[in-house]
Amino acid sequence: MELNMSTIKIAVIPGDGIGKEVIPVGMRALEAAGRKHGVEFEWTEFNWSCETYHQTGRMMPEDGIEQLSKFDAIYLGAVGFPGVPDHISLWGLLLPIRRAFDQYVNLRPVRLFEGVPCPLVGKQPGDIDFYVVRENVEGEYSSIGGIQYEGTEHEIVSQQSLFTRRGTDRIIKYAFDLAQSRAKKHLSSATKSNGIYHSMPYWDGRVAEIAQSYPEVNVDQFHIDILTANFVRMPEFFDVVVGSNLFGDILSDLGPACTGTIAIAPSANINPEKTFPSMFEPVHGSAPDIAGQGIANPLGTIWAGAMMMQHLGLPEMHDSLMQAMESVLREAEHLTPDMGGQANTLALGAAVVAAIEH
Ligand code: GGG
Repeated sequence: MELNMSTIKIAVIPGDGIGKEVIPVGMRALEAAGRKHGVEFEWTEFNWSCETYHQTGRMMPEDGIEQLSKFDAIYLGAVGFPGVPDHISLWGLLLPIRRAFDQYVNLRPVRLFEGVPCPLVGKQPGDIDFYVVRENVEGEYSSIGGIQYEGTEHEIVSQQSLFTRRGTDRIIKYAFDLAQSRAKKHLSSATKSNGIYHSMPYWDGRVAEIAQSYPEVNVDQFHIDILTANFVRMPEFFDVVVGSNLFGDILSDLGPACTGTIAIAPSANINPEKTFPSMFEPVHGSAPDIAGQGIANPLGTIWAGAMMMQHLGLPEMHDSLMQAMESVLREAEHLTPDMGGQANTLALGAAVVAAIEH
């Protein structure tokens, strides 16, 4: 994938619900940072969504992956629409993209910002600052299994997880590399090897073996149940947390909830080798309960845009977006209701753009 530094080609998939409200705000923030740093965007929008599934029976066309392969990156809002089964919403778009482009790292930072009310008593900005590294293409997110004797009292459902040596090792190594690059050099591994008989002892064994190549990194492991409790009890303990697809997904909603709002959190679906486009989205979903009200928090989407810039080798763009976000939060005059304020999506987005231009 060759990147023409001055014009970046982005595939935009706003998706459903509040995805359609936050993505345009993210685009405006990226354009503002681009004006400052001489970077232009060529946006190509795709109306692929659960709503499209309702109308056509498909979330994206048959050649959707081929179409996306021509872009430098993908900017996604959210998927999910009342009436469309949840497994369709993921398997019709999000998961095929992650898999086709081997976006095996799902990197989700968790940070407490000055200005955002924290639900955990006594925690200050700086106390919570860690990464969840989630395996993104295998594990428990699997379509292997089936149903037999359907509709009878003998109904049997099986669902199989898949942990390959290659897939397990590469995500654990990515997490170790990240931990090694950070000041605390601390890696925590999420497991459940007391209850899950095969895959989790295997995971633990791979962590232990790979740890030998990273003598500077302090490693521990927690069963997922106590790990979730510890996120709430002592979030300052964590630095980099690595987990399987399901465990990482759960932890990366809980982490930002501990910092005041899940809506601020970004999710980078990364193909580290840059052979294929990576995809950047907010952690949150389509939130049908507030869709159409114009009150969704766009900061998860803006932060995801900043991560996209970092991934594309434009750290000054990343820093401009992050500094603007931090200053708007610190002022606390344009907070959306999820952060205790009364501003709407557009007002918060405009405040970020103004801070970039300042
Ligand atoms: N922001 C994308 C979105 O709609 N996420 C909702 C969701 O359920 N994601 C599941 C996942 O990340 O695996």
